[in-house]
Amino acid sequence: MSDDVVAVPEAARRASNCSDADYQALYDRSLNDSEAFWLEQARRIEWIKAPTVAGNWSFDDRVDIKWFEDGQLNACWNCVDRHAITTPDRLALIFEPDEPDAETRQITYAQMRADIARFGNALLAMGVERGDRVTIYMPMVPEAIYAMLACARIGAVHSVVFGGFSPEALRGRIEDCDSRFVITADAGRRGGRDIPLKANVDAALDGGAPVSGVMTVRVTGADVAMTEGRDRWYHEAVAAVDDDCPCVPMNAEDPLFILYTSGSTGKPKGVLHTTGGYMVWTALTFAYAFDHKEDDIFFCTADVGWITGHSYVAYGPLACGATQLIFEGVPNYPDESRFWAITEKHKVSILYTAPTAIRALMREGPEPVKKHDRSSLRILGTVGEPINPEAWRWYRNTVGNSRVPVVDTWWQTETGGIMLTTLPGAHDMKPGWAGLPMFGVRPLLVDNDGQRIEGTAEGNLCISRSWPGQARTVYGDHARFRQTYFSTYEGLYFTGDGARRDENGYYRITGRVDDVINVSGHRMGTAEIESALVLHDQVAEAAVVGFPHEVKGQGIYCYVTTNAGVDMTADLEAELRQHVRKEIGPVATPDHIHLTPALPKTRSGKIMRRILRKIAEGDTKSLGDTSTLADPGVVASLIENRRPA
Ligand code: 6R9
Repeated sequence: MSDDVVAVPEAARRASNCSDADYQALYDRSLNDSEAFWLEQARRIEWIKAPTVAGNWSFDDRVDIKWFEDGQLNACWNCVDRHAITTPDRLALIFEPDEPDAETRQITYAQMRADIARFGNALLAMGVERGDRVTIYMPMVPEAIYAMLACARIGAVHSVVFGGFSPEALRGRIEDCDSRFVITADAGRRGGRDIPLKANVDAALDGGAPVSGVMTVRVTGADVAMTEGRDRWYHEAVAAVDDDCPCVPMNAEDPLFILYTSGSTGKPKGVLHTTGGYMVWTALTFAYAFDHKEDDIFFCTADVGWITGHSYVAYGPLACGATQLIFEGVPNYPDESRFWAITEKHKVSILYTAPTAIRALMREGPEPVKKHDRSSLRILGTVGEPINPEAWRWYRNTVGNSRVPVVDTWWQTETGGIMLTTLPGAHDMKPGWAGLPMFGVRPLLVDNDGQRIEGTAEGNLCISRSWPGQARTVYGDHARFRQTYFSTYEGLYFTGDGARRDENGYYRITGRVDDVINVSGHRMGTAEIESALVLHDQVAEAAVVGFPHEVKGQGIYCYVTTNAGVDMTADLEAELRQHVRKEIGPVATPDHIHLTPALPKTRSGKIMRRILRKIAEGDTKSLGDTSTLADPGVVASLIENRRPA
C-alpha cells in the first residue's frame, strides 16, 4: 500500500472482536453462502417466530426486496425489553443537556422500558393504531427516542422530521404520508437558543392537514397554545396509563419507519424501511464498525432527524444493549471544547460525528481539545460526507492522540446502515478513504455508459445485490423508487455517488454525481431550493448549485432572475434568503443569492449548470465548451458579478 496508509494500532488489533482474517472469512461467506450467513446473523435479534429464509429479492423490473420474510419480531422488544430482563440496571441512555450546568439524566434499560411502555399506552389512548403513521418533530432529548420506540412497540410507523425544518416543510411531510398524529415538544434548546417546535406544529397544521392528535412533551417550559380536543401533554397522558404495554408481533417486512430525504428531482422522498432486515443490519454494523464492547460509552452526535440518528442512536446501539450518550446541543456551545468536555465528563469511548463538525472544531486549534482528558476514547468515527485528509489527520492525531483508530463510514438513508468502512481492529486506514465493504455488500464501479470497470478505477458507485438494511420503497410511490435507484444502470442499485477504488479494494467517495448537495452533512436537492425560490412572487427563474465551503463541505449558491420591472437590490437578496428559510428551514439557508438578468442557456433552452457550478466555484478559467450557449454575454456578466465579489 502507498505511504499515506495509517497502520491499525496494535492496541486496537489486540482488543478487536474481529481480525482481518475473520473479516475475510465472514465477507466471503456473506457472498458465497449468503442464506446460511444471514440466517446465522439474524440471531442477533430475538424473534417471536424465527425466519427460515433470508434474502428474497430482485432488482429487475418490479424491484422487490424482502428479507427474513416469514419471521416475526418487535423492534422495541429487541432494543429495550430484552435488555431490561437480562441487564435491567445497565445504563441505556446518558442525556447531556444543552446547558452544561443543567442536570444530566441517566436512564437504565429497566427505566426506559417502563417509560416507553407508558408512552405506547398513551399513544394507544390517543387513537394510534398499528400501521398508522406518526410524525415526530422533537429536539434531541430522551423522549425523542422513546417516541420512536413507542411507535415500534405498538406497530405504528414513525416519520421523524428534523427540528430544523420549517412549518411548511413539516406540513409537506405530514401530508405526504397521511399522518394523523404528531409528537412534538413545547420547544427545543440548541446552543442557548429556543426552537419553537410546538408553535411550528400549530403553524403547519393551520394549513389544514387532518391531524387528530398532537402529543407535546414539556422540555423547556415555554408557553404554548393547546388546541382543545387535538392537543395533549405527554406528562399528563403517561400519568393516566400504566406501564404494561405489550410489544406487538410484527412481520419482518412490516414498515418500521419512513424518513424523508432529498433527491435530485422533485419533493423529498419518504424512504421506507421495514422491521426485520433493518434490525439485523443495524445491530450487525454497529457491533462490527465500532467493535462494540459491553463497557463502551458510545456517543453519536447525530440528531434523530437524520438516518444516522435512527440507525446509530435509536436502533443499532440499543439493539446491542449498549450504553450511549445523547446530546441536546451543538459542538460550539458554550464554547468550542464542548465535545471534549463531554468526552471527559462521561468517559466516552466511541465518538461518531460528521466531518463538518471536525472541520469547524479544527479551526479553533488544539487548545480546546487539549484541555480535556480524552484517554477514554477508543474509536473515532465519521459519517455524512467525504472527509478531507487534513481533517482526518487532525481528528486522529489531535483528538485521538495518534493512538485511536478512525473509521470513515460511508452509507445513506437508503442503505439503512454502514456499507463501507474499515474495521477498527482489523484494517489499516487510509485518510479520505472509507475502505472496504461490509458483509453482504457488493460494490461496483460503472462508467457513464453502464459498463463495469474493474481494478483500480474511478466511476459511479453501484451495489449489485441486496442487503438486509436496504430501503424497500418510497412511501406511496414505488415507481419513483425504481426510477430513482434502479433505472440508471439496469439490475444495479445506483447510489448517486462517485467513487475511486485502489489496488486493495478500498473505496474513496468523491461526492455526489447528481444534483444533490451536501451542506454540513445534510443532503439537499438543488431542485428543492429552486422550487422554494420560484414560489416568491418576484422571482422568475432560479438555478442552485453547490460550491466548496471550508467548514460546511458545500455551500449553497443561488442564481435568480426576477420578474420584469423588479429591482435587483440587496434587500431583495436578503428577503429571498429569508424566504428559503421559511419554505424549507434554516438548514437550507443560501450562502449566496446572485440576482442576474439572465441564466446561461443552450439554444434549446436548457440551463447550463456545469457553467454555473464553475462560476460558483470561482473556477472561471476552465469553463469548458461554451459553444452551445445561446447568449455568451450572460456568462461574462455572471463572472463579473460573482458573489462574494
Ligand atoms: C448516512 C448519511 C448520504 C450521502 C451519500 C454521500 C454522503 C455519507 C459519507 C459520505 C463520503 C462518507 N456520505 N457518508 N460521503 N464519505 N463517509 O449521511 O446518509 O443523509 O442519506 O446522505 O452522504 O454522498 O450519498 P444521508
